[in-house]
Amino acid sequence: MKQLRQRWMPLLLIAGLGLGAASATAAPESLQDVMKRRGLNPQDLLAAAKTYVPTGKRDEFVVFSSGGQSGQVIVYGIPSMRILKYIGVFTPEPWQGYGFDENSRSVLRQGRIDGRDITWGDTHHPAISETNGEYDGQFLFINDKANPRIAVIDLRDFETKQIVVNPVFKSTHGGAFVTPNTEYIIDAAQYPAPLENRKFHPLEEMNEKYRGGVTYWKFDRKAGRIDPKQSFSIEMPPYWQDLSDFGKGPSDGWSFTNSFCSERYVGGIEKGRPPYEAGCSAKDTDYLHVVNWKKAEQVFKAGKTRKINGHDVIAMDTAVKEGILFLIPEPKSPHGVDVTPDGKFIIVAGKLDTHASVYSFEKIQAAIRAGRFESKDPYGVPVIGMKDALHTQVQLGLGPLHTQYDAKPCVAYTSLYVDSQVAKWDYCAGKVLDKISVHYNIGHLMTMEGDSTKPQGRYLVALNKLAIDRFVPVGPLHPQNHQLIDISNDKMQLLYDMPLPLGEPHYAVAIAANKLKPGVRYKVGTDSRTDRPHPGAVRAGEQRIEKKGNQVTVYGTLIRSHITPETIEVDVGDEVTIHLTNLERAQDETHGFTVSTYNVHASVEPGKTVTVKFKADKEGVYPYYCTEFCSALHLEMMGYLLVKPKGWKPTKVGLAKAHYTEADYRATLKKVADTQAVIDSVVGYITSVNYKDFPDVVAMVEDATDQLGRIPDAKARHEAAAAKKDWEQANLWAEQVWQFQVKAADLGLRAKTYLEQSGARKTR
Ligand code: CUK
Ligand code: CUA
Repeated sequence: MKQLRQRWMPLLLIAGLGLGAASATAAPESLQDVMKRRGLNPQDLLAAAKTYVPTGKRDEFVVFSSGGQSGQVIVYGIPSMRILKYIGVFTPEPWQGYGFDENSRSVLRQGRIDGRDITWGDTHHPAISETNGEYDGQFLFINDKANPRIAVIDLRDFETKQIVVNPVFKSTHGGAFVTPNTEYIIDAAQYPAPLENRKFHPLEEMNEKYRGGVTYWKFDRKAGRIDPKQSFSIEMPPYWQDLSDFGKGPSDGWSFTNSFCSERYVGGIEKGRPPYEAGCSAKDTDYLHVVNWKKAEQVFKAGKTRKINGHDVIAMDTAVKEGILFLIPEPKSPHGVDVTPDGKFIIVAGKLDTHASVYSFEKIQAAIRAGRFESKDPYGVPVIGMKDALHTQVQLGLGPLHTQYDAKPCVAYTSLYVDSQVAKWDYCAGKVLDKISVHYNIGHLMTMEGDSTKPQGRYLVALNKLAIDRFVPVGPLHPQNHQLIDISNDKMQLLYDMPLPLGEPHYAVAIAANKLKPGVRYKVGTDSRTDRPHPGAVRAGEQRIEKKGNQVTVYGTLIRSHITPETIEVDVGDEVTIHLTNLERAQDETHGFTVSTYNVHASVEPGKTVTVKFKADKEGVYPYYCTEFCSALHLEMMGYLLVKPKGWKPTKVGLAKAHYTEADYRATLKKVADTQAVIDSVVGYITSVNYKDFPDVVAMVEDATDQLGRIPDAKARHEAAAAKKDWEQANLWAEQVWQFQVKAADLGLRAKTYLEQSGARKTR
């Protein structure tokens, strides 16, 4: 420190800073000083201490947030609110190569509708797979409201594996939510439309020809994919089905979907009719749809379905006849429907009602068993009386939307959109416990593992729609505001505001971080989008270029800091397919790949094989290179695509020479010897400790050994060239030896740091 000060002193003097100023700022600030300077009160400090995660420490929970209109998933940590990742789902994401390499494009292509690429999504509700009602951290699902689709993300590598298109609806909203063992993922329609594809019916036929419904997507956990053939839908009246939830515990086997605009109102202000917003909220109640999905599954398996667009649909009258579908009035223009962790109650919040309504599953069952219905709706669906199904109603405030649960029994949190508050209340006793203001207009809220049978409590996140006055202004489009709230005490405490600048997240789910066990590398040669061996994968030494007619196929590899092949020669008009395998084993040793101006990009993590494809339709010279700063020689990790014009003949043979001398060669040998000394000392350290107990270090050592193993060949070449006094060749091959050493040393030093920080112990 003193030395540094001495070295910088002349500069400080030149800059006009006297000694006095230098020593005044040199004394470290106390906590009191910082509080005073930044205007912080003790409450702020408490909040900071509750959220701050020091360097080297990790978050307790991981949040998967919908990315709203970005079509992505946002991953962040709690309590730090640090963003960890964006997962490309419905929208191309260049860093991950998502939509720019062939393998991920095949996932996006599954989301085509009517033969059209749809490269955005309006993501609403993520759901984590469950085992026995608890989050198991294996898969994540998320829906697209605008283009009715569901995506499957594998949490072993945080990659999107599948997109399925809803075959009968034109928009979906009530998904994704899972059964307690993730047999099914539910998605409900939103805006009614004819179920048959490309079928026109005028709005005047809303009551007869327009339909809503619910889809039960079958999840094949072993395959890690939705199985559309084992999935089915139930036709429902053209009420605007909204959110859904599955029963659990005593209510397992049932699902609940609410609705609004059960008026089936058709607007048309152009024709002098009052608008949708007036007509769709005229009545005091809408309908909660109660579905016996276990029975529906049997009906589907018995083949009592109608094929619509090739998909199995249980018709409304079948659903009524088989005792699958029931309705219960719910007040007024409801939004959220959330089953309690014990599965005994279903809480519905009406946007235009000040109450939350707590329905009792037991009472609903009693009414169904007794055949006690107050009426039938116009489609013949039996309607259970509200009084016969309600446990209680609690006045919470203006605009209640969504409800989440605490680890403490009977404690729920409901968002109040109009009041911009969170209400904490007791749904067993039916009373409000606490309220906290948020900024502003909260939509969903989320507690830790709050959708599961075992909510973890601790924290709550308010997903606010408006961020007015919370952040430094960035133009008329504000970021979203996720506010972290401490719910571990009787009074809620606001801890942190996080701006989210990637679309409007509707919902988010949080899981204990220690339940996630993502891998750090793939088995060499894996296509990560199919989880299968990639047919274009090669091992070191098997790299090649094949040309058949105008099809050029490159089987290449990537390893620090080298792309094989280094030159790809094609004729203009050739179709070029490049398969690239990352041969690395070391963690985080990702290489990127792009070819200038051909709009391709791949992210190739250790072990992965990725394909890029394009038509070389422009003659010329196009550098390709690695896009991740992967080693000290990353910038050299490149090659040339040469697109030759028709009928081109070589005119000049051989490359320009640089004319190295014997002295250059000797200097390079000296450099090689010095570097070897560094490597020897690092190897000495690593082998003196229990490095084999650290799989990450073992992987690095394997990679380093690979690099060192390639030295003898290069060494033989420089020695042979030197014997012939070809100093040019001798020097270049000696340089190559040094390249291998540098990469090995880089790995060795990283392994050494890792071992020192992980408390490796001496074994000799
Ligand atoms: S919805 Cu947006 S605030 Cu799609 Cu669950 Cu309620
Ligand atoms: Cu590989 Cu840069």
